[in-house]
Formats: sequence, C-alpha cells, structure tokens
Amino acid sequence: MPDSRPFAPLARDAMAYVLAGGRGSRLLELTDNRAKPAVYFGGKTRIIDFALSNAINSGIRRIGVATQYKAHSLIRHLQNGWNFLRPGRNESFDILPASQRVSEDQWYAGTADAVYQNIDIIEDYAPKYIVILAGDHIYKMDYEIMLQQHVDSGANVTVGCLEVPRMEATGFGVMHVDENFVITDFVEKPKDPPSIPGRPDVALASMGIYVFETNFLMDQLRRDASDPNSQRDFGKDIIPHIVRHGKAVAHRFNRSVVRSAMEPDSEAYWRDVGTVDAYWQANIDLTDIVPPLDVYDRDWPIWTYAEINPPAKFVHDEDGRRGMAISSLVSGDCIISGGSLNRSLLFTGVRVHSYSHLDHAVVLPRTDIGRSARIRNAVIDRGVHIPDGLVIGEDPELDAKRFRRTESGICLVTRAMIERLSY
Ligand code: ADQ
Ligand code: ADP
Repeated sequence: MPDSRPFAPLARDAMAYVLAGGRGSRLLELTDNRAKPAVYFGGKTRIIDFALSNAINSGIRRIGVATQYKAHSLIRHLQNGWNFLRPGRNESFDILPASQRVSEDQWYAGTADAVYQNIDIIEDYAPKYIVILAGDHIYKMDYEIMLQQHVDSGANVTVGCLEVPRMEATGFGVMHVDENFVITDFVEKPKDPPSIPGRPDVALASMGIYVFETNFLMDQLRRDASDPNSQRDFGKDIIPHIVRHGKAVAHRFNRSVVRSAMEPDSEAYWRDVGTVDAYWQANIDLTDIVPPLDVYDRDWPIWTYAEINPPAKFVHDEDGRRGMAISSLVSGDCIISGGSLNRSLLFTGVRVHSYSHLDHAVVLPRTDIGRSARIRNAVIDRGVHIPDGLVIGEDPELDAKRFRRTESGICLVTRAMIERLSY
C-alpha cells in the first residue's frame, strides 16, 4: 500500500539517543558534582538542553538519554523538564543509567556500549532510524536535513562534521572525504591531524553525531561486542570499521545549521565548551550586541526545565546607589540592590548587594554576592556566597592560591574554595 504520508518527515521514524555520560574533566570543579551535560549554560538552560531541543524542534519524538558519571543533577533536570513525551502518542523519553543491564560491569565501557546495553529497549520501540548525539555541545541543528541526506546517499552511517583549525583537531575524530563526501579515512583524536587537501590549516572534524538505520547499527554493535580488541567506542571502533567495510558519508553541519535573522551568517555556531575558558567565553559572548548564538530565536526555541520565579529586580540601596546592569543578561529571581554589572550573565536567583561590581562574570544560580565585592573575569559556581569585600580577578597570584585560575586568567570559584578562605 502506498504511504499515505508522502511528505512525512523522517524524524518521526527516528529515535534520538543522547550520550550524556561523559565527565568533562577539563571543566575542572564545575563537573565535580554534575556531569558535563548538566552544567548550566546561557542563564536558564543546561548544556544538554541544546541537543534535546534540536531533536524536538527537528520533529523527533523518541528520545533516550544514556547517563553515567555523577548523574543525579542531570537525571533530576531530565525528569523535571523533559518527561513530557507520552508513550501513547508513539512518543517516548527514557533515561538510561549504566546499570549492568547486559554486561557484568557496572559502567558503560565506551559510547557504543552505552547503546549496546540498551539494545532491547531500542528494538522494542523499533524506530527506523537512530540519531546518536553527544549531549555536551552548544549549537542549533535540524537533524531532519541530515536524515534526508542519509537516506538519499544510501550510506550505512552519516557522520556530522565541521571544519576546525587543524591544530585544534587533536581532540576530535578527523576524516578525509572524496568529492561525494564519502569518508575515505577516519582517525580518532590523531596527534598530527590530517588537513583538508589544499587547505593545510583546516581539518574536517566529527561532531560525534551519527545517523544509522537502526537494524544496521544493532548488527554493528553485536559484531563489535564480540571483538576482544574493541574499546566499544563509536569514534575508535564503530565508525572506522564502517569506513573500511561499508559506506560512511559526511554531513556538513553548514547545511543543517538553524540560523535566526539575528545571527551573523559568517560561520555556523557550534561550541564544545569543554574547558573553563571556552565555557566562560561562550557565556560572555551572549552579552554581545549581536551574539553569535541567538537564544531569543522563536523559530528554534531552546526548551528547558525552569521553576516559575519572580522577575529580576533592580533597586537603590539605602544610600541611593543604583542597582544596574549594562550589556548583561539577568535571569528571573535576581535582585540587584545597589550593585552594578557590566558584560555579565546572572543565572536564576542571584543576589548582588550594595557597592559590589561584576565585570565579565558568569554567575550560576542561587548565588549571593556580598557588599563591596569586586569580581572580574570569573565563573562563580552554584550556591556560592561571596563574602563582603572579596576581590576576584585583580591579583593573579592571590587568585591562583585561592581559586582555580586558568592560564588565560579566568577564575573558577566554588563553595569549597570559599569555605577554605580564612579571613
Ligand atoms: P569525545 O567527545 O572525546 O569525542 P567521548 O568522551 O566518548 O568522546 O564523548 C562523546 C559523548 O558521549 C559525550 O557527550 C559524553 O558525555 C558521552 N559519553 C562518553 N562516555 C560515555 C559513556 N560511557 N556512557 C554514556 N555516555 C558517554 C567524540 C567522538 C569524536 C568527535 C567528538 C566531537 O569520539 O570523534 O570528534 O566527539 O566532540
Ligand atoms: P545542580 O547541578 O543542579 O546545580 P548541585 O549544585 O546541587 O546541582 O550539585 C549536583 C549534585 O551534587 C547534587 O546531587 C548535590 O546533591 C551534589 N552536591 C552539590 N554540592 C555538593 C557538595 N558540596 N558536597 C556533596 N555533594 C554535593
């Protein structure tokens, strides 16, 4: 019988499987108590909301999230905010913690194992396609376009990719492609990354996003599970094997990037925010007059879980000093009383008290900035109480002793660091 839905989007036959188990150790103390996908980003959202919103906005209605490292905060967020997909409507949302479902080991061995151990759940839903996503990148992308390319090209796997400076490619899977974008070579995290032919400074890097037909992926995962030399990883094992024995095709992110009218169209926005410096910069970038990422885009909203909270409030203090913010983002439930902000981003529920000043500061939720504190070029973790008069970001030596100070001079400040301070 002919399909009665000739233009049905492929996304409705797809499941998004989000890998959210990585620690993100280069975020240092920011991921001491939470997995990288659970780290707050952009004022109201967490990093994983970007991949999940892309899936929902692309039309995907089946989502699985594999969790592992320090998953409590992540699972709480997913349960609060993302549990609206209903099985009765051919929708599903599953949180899949590493839990000895197949192997004896408690943990998922690698990213492929994080899918393999849940094969029965995926096969039960029987989606025709599966879109494997990393849960730890900031970008807007329409996966329907990638699915369409996958079907049109007849590939066994389609790998999302973008151009990166060659020297930065050591942290990525790097590929060579032919004129039809068929991947001819794939190396995971090469020490000396191969460049794009004719462009010695640029490499084609994998975004860690893969589209498969579900049946094909399941066969590959079963084959891989019986290979004693495999590390059970997409980048190290599954993708290189398909490149050698099947047809792997690269999908250029530029084709599926979702851009609002506000965004400069020079370069597609995709950030790993894997280091404290990159995390700080990507948050501060949002305070630009025209930021490279439009989080106000009504055509591609970034969904999240957010408590209902009162509006941000700016008040004079008792001496008549103005509470004010210039070029800054201030979330709900913040009260700026007599303090001032410049180029800063406040998450929910931050209190900024009199005579204090924040400059290029990223302040996570439920934080209190004491009177006369001065904070520059810093990331303040959730729930920190900055004591009255504390100065951060002006004395590199003192900062390095008290806080986590990166080489480029960004300070990360946590509750434990403040507790250790002796006055
Ligand atoms: P990495 O990001 O270094 O490289 P990895 O650390 O395996 O690879 O993380 C991939 C994703 O899987 C992340 O979202 C992480 O949170 C999650 N993850 C890691 N281990 C997991 C586990 N055991 N269980 C569940 N989730 C897990 C990968 C590819 C590269 C590609 C980059 C792009 O291997 O080829 O270039 O992503 O960032
Ligand atoms: P979120 O990521 O939602 O901000 P928290 O900052 O509360 O969550 O931290 C994440 C997880 O780590 C939570 O489960 C919390 O219980 C735990 N946690 C946070 N801070 C500490 C701490 N200082 N000592 C022990 N556990 C902590």
